[in-house]
Amino acid sequence: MKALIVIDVQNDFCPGGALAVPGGDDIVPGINALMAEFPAVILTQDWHPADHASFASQHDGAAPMSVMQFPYGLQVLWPDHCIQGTTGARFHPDLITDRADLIIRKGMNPAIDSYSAFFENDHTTPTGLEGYLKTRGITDLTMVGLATDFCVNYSAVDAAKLGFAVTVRADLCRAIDFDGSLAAATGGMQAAGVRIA
Ligand code: VGL
Ligand code: ZN
Repeated sequence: MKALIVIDVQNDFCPGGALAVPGGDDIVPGINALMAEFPAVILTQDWHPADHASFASQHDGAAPMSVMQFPYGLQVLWPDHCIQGTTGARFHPDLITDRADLIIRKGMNPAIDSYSAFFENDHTTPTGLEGYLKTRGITDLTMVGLATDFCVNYSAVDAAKLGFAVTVRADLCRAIDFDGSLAAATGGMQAAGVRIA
């Protein structure tokens, strides 16, 4: 059984948002259309407390998009984004949400970022999505959404490591492309056995 995983199609990642991904809203009609081809649809939502440690605003003198050493590795310091309950955290208004079997939220732990829909960035704390998919007998995942080089990338690589057959529809994703991150992500996904279509 297959599922469509729609990653973080939220206002803050679309033009006009706090961490806008160029062309982030262009993919919404195509994602909506693709939902019709899948028996299961899962949406993810980046969902941070206002004092999340990944925000540059939480570190004195730190500039947004600078990089800092965290206990679990290097962490990009982002502009404040996807704060729980705000308009920026809501799904893009045109995204069809009625088809969602499950909405999974991530990034709630103030100390740990969570790009992947499966694990927080410590690579050990699970979100529960693996169990949800496996107990439903879902084996094949197609991923779309934002951003190609962060949350889509981490989710796709984790899913492949967990034994799912993973396809990323690159035409229905958009990238932040910060400091070579898109090329690195593409190589990493291919090395993990992710099919990029
Ligand atoms: C994302 C940076 C920070 C993403 C989330 O959805 O790709 N990127 N938080
Ligand atoms: Zn985030």
